[in-house]
Amino acid sequence: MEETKTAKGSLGLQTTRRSFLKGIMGAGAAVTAMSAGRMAKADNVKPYNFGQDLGPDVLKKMYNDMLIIRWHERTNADKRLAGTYRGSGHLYAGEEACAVGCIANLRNTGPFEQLDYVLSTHRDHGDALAKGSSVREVAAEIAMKSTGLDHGFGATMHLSDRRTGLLVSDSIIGGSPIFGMGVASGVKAKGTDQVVVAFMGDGQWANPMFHTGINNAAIRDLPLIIFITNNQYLQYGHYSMTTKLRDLADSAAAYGIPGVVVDGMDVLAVYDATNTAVKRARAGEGPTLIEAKTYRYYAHSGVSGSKPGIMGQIFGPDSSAINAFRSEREVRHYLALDPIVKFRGTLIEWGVLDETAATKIETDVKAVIADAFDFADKSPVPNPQDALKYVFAGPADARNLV
Ligand SMILES: Cc1ncc(C[n+]2csc(CCOP(=O)(O)OP(=O)(O)O)c2C)c(N)n1
Ligand SMILES: [Mg+2]
Repeated sequence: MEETKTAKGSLGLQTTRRSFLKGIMGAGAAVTAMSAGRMAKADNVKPYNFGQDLGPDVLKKMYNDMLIIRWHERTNADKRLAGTYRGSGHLYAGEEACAVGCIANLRNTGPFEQLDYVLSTHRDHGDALAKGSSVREVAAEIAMKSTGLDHGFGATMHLSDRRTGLLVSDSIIGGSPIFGMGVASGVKAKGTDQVVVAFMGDGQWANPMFHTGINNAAIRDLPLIIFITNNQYLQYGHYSMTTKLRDLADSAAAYGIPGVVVDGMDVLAVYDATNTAVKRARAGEGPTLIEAKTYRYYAHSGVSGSKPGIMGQIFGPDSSAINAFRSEREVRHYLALDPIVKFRGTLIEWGVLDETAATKIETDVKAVIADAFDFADKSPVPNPQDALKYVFAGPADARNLV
């Protein structure tokens, strides 16, 4: 039966509802065909691959690693609030998909000369744990204990681990792109197929060193991935105060290399984007700039905004994660996009985990972290006489570094 309701067509003509819908559908088909045509031409754009090459064990490990990072720092924050931890730090909660999704593509075990290298920043414990550093040694280093990754002399902002290829974490904004370019130069000079990832915040984009580093990497086709963890703020200013660009990745065009924007709250999207960049770097085709859009749940540093016992969505939302420069609505918006909750849901949806298996991973992670902080608590502080022991490398050590 003919539908008799009428709707106003775009040309102002009265049409029947059925013919109106037909018109809309026809226009939709034309738009789809046009976009398909456009996509077919953009041969450097890869569709979202959903980590198709990842088996269940790797996916479960990625989920485990995200939880390790979050619970490690939740425990750090709880103990700091209780006054029972020597360490400090810049909280990373909300950004776990960036470290885990990226580093899952890298060589993180094996001889030093074959590892892929990572450089990190003042917000480094996520990168260190994703790279595979001992959770005990990270807890001990942040507490400046002699059993820590750097024997207690590096502390929270200078984590490094030769065993995993975490070369340095540098708290100077602008350091990562320069060090990354230097290390990638070393790799290229040696002629291996190693890849270097320089993690940095959006604040580093605003430093001239960023542009020097990326341009030098580009003109020499270095095996470097410039990974911007864009949590949108550099301390207390929004990144839009430092640039007219909405997407920092657009700046890659100025240096003639690919620039990719990726959802930094989606571990599989980060995995896919990095996978393409790693293949390009290993093949000697040069650097890629990846900008992962993400959010940090808490204040820039310290534990303000965090509350004992709860953290983010996976362990219960924390309504006190608001502060003067970020609105409650903004924080709640990103809490609702929690990367761990999202990935957990995906793994259950895919049948990789069920509720029981997911809960078991979460319980096991908490036990591992409790043990790590117990280890840190019981460890001795460094011996002041050792202060210069790890500062200078002998010539033989220096030769082996890169
Ligand atoms: C050269 C330099 N200037 C200023 C600082 C002080 N500072 C520490 S962290 C930070 C903001 C960094 O923002 P971003 O790079 O986006 O990293 P995020 O803290 O958001 O992870 C600043 C300005 C610094 N460490 N180094
Ligand atoms: Mg930032």
